[in-house]
Amino acid sequence: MRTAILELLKQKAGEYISGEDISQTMKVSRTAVWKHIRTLKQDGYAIESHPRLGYALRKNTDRLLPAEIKANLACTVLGQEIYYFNEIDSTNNQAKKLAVDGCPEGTIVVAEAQGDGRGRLSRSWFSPYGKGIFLSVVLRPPFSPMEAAKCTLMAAVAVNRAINDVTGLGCGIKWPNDILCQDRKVVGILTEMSAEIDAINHIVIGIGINVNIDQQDFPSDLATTATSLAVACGRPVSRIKLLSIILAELEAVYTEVKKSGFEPVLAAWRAQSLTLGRKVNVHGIDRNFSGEAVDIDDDGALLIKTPQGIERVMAGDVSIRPASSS
Ligand code: BT5
Repeated sequence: MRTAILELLKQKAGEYISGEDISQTMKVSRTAVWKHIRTLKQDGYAIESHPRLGYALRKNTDRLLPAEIKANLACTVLGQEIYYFNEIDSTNNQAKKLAVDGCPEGTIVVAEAQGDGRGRLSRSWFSPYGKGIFLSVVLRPPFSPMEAAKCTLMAAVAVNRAINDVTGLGCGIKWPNDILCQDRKVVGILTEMSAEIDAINHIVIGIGINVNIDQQDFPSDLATTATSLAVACGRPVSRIKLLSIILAELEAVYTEVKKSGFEPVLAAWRAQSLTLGRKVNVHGIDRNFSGEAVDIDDDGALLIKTPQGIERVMAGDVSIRPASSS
């Protein structure tokens, strides 16, 4: 009922519609209409109430409400089931629980804020209310667990395309899971998997994006390494538009991977990479070293040229050295 009333207000495009007209069209009492309008206002819709003229929708909500996501969705698999939270510990934790309970492939979890947003290796992810996208997507890919690491690269390609499409910024991907804008991190991706020896049960792809965070609102340890899309563009960015394009891009690359394998995605990743061709410091799981990032291989591992030969990095962190360093 609430969605139908909202639709009516949207159709009027900012003009007033009387409470009487809404109650007759919807076949509910004026009091019920008033209660639904009150809830819509609480959901962030700017609705003006006039004692004689009725109600007018002045501004859409900025929240990532399921009804808004659905209204913008161009997918057949992703986002068919949406779990929305005002605040949650971690969307990845919630998505993993849903996946274990058998939720359909493509289920998404979205939150306005995370109390315990996670990066890799139990690092934390700064997740302030209403200013970012904190999204987890459940996939049940038909490929072997060996291929799972490439899902991070797949997601990075999709998210980077969507961001550049919506903002016009020239963001790029830093191996393996960051999207950078003007050398600062705007996106982190955390892929988690449940698998048997030869088959994946599910994968959860967690995506955190700094959309409309003011630069001064980042905690001091991120002040010089992170930024947001709004800071980079100099204007606010619609989270709902960005989210719907991310879902469409992710569904498109996932469909392509299932049909043709990872090669096209790896090629797209190379084209969007900020790491290849650069001197890097590698902070691996068991050792640190430096060299030039020359390529990724078929497994998505980063290949580093060192005086000793080509080193293959499957996991770890890479920092890009300034262009002037030797
Ligand atoms: C990541 O880890 O970059 C993956 C982040 C994934 C977050 C999403 S949000 C939705 C879903 N639910 C979750 O709980 N997680 C996922 P990593 O490469 O380990 O980077 C973590 C490091 O990035 C931290 O140690 C900080 O230095 C830095 N960092 C933390 N928050 C940041 C932010 N908002 N913007 C930029 N950098 C940040």
